[in-house]
Amino acid sequence: MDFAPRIDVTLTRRARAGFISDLHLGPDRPDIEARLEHFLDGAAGRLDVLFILGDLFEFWIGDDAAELCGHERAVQRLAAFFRDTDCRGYVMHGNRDFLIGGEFCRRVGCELLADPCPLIVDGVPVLLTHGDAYCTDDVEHQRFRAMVHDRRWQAEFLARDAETRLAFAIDARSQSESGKSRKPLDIMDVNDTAVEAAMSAYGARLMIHGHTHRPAIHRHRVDGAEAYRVVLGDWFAQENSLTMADGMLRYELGDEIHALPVIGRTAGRR
Ligand code: LP5
Ligand code: MN
Repeated sequence: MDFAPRIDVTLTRRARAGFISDLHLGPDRPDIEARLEHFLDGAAGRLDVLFILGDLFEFWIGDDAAELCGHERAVQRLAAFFRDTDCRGYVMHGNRDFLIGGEFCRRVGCELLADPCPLIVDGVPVLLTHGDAYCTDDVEHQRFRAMVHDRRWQAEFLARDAETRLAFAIDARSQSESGKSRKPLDIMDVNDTAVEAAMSAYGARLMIHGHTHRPAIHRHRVDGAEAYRVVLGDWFAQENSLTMADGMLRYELGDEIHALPVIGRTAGRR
């Protein structure tokens, strides 16, 4: 990585923020690209800031290979959105697109976030993360994650030609799929202790993450206090987004709309 990610973001409670993750955009899924188009059309003028919390793409093998991997249209659409609106954009790496780099951010007009990244809303920290770092029971995944986050590994991988990188990515995807079919479901979820330790370390009582494709709102206890973990869903069958404004999170899950105070204690249903 040739540039440093942001280590935190500060917003006022009035800022209108959107959170999305796990679109898994790729040339085989024009339906997801159409959902993104629809989402961005609706977000124009309605969001002051958009957080993309990882796995925007099915995979990303380097900023120079967007065309080869069929990502060019999506990149251009996102770039047009951030150019033509007042919405600020932040993108976090996922376990599929951890090679998103400076050139992507420059083209799209967004900033890269560290994982995890505290979002400070009127002084209150909300912990943003892709989520796979907290799947600590999935030892194989943590080994893979440590390998591909190593700067030397990344430099060596990016030095290969794009076709070779694409072949590696396709192979890694098929190994991942066959590995997942053998793993028990619970190890492919976040570990509660790891999540609570991270929230405690950042003084956060709210975490927002994706990765697991299990959209939900979970309750935790962190340092004796009530805490919440909001899980974003994928976009395979429908759009999935969370919004925050006036100190409240609003999350549509199935046919229920949940409202959760960012600065406060209890969750309620509308
Ligand atoms: O992504 P998903 O949801 O299917 O599963 C994840 C974890 N898998 C991964 C691996 C990625 O899917 C691989 C694609 C990334 C491509 C990026 C660019 C190119 C990199 C090239 C790498 C050499 O993150 C999966 C979790 C699951 O979430 C649930 O949390 O269980 O974790 C694994 O499956 C871990 C495996 O051990 C990963 C095995 C990948 C093999 C890598 C090395 C071989 C490379 C090819 C050699 C010819
Ligand atoms: Mn993921």
